[in-house]
Amino acid sequence: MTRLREEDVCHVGTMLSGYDQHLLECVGKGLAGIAAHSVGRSSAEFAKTQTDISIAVVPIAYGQGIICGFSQTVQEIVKFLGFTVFVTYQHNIAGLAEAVAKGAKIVFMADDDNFVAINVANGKAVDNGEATGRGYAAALDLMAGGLDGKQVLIIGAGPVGTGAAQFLVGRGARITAYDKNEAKITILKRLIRDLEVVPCLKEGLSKCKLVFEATPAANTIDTSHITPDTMIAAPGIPLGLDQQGRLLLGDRLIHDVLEIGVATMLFTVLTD
Ligand code: 2YG
Repeated sequence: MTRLREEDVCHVGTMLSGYDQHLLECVGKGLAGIAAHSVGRSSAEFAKTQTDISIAVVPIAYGQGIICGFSQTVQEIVKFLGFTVFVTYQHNIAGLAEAVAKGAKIVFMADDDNFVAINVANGKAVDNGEATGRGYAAALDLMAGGLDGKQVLIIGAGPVGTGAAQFLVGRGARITAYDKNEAKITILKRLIRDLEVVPCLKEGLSKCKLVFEATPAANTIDTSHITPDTMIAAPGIPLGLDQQGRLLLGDRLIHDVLEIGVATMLFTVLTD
């Protein structure tokens, strides 16, 4: 799992409006619409909850410590979605106690290994990996105009790729998967009945025009495999494409470092 750096997150908040507009052009819905789609709802259904709940982000200093700007960026994404949100003054357990004492219904916190959102009112919890996978799969579904009967290549069978696979299958997609780690493919096979596995990326990319890239590697997708029909949802950090690949894809590429994942986490724990 990739650890974000300050430079990865420091501009996210100032670019949210532009990114929301970009998503609207790419998939026909903005950040809220994609997150709502990932839980089978419309963004209007969340509008009424915006006013009556408070959300907290708790900085966690354990392990490798705090990432400067991380909590503030989560706060900005949640605020952009129309919710009341604060970052606790205190860190760690004291911060969690502060959040609850101040009446927060949802708490976001991340240590070196887990990034979760917890609904303290009903105990519902969600992990960023699964939520990011599902949110990006929802974006791909919208970008492709539906996935029923369509072939999707998933590169990377970790928590993000697995979260995506379950949503994609639910939308009628046929999944082809590639991961250099056989054990991860074995686990995914247990989840996805008729999963097709390819021995190499080249074969997968030549067969599938809808691609989901969820690896921590750069340049996993060679530009030579990009055609006018190719659409890529790429939550993997760093982006698995070079600059030429980005330019070739234009509005047929979805990639960010936190936005879709955080929005999907929020709407997931708000959904009964
Ligand atoms: O509270 C803090 O500032 C730090 N304890 C946050 C540490 C986050 C570490 N995890 C990551 O950087 C990523 N796995 C977060 C999710 C990336 C997008 N999928």
